[in-house]
Amino acid sequence: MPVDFSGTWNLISNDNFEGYMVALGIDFATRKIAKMLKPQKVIKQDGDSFYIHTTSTFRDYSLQFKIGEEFEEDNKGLDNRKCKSVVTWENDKLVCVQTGEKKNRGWTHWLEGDDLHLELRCENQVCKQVFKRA
Ligand code: ECB
Repeated sequence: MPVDFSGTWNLISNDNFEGYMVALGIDFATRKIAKMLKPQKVIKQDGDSFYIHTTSTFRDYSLQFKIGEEFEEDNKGLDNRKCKSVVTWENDKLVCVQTGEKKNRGWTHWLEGDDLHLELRCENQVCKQVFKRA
C-alpha cells in the first residue's frame, strides 16, 4: 500500500521561498506578496492519479498527473514557463522532475508524522515547506 497524501493541508512553514522565487525570476513586487501567503493544498490521490490544488488569496495553481506519465506543465500564474514534467515514486516519496529552461527544477513530497513536506527545487535553490492537516 503506497502512502496516501489525500487531504486538505495548510502551510505552517516556508524556508527559502525567496531564494526559490529569485531562481525562477519572479519580480520583486510579486515576491513581496507571495511571501506573505499561507497557501492551502488539497490533494486527491486515486491509485496512480493525483490532483493537487494549491490555493491562496492571491493566486491558485492546480496540477493533475499520473505516476510515470510525462506531461506538459504550464506554470501559469507562477513563473509562466512551460516544462515537461514527470512524477514517480521513490520509496514513499513523490518526486517530480520538471525539465525545461531552468536547470535542476522539480519537487518532492513526503509525509513525516502528521505533516506534509514539500521541497521545491530550482537551479541551486531549495525551498522547504511544511503543511498540517486542516
Ligand atoms: C499558488 C500559491 C502560490 C502563489 C505564488 C504566487 C506568485 C509567485 C510565483 C512563483 C513562485 C513559484 C511557486 C509558488 C509556490 C507554490 C505553488 C505550487 C508549487 C507546486 O508546484 O506544487 C506542486 C507540489 O504540491 C504541485 O503543483
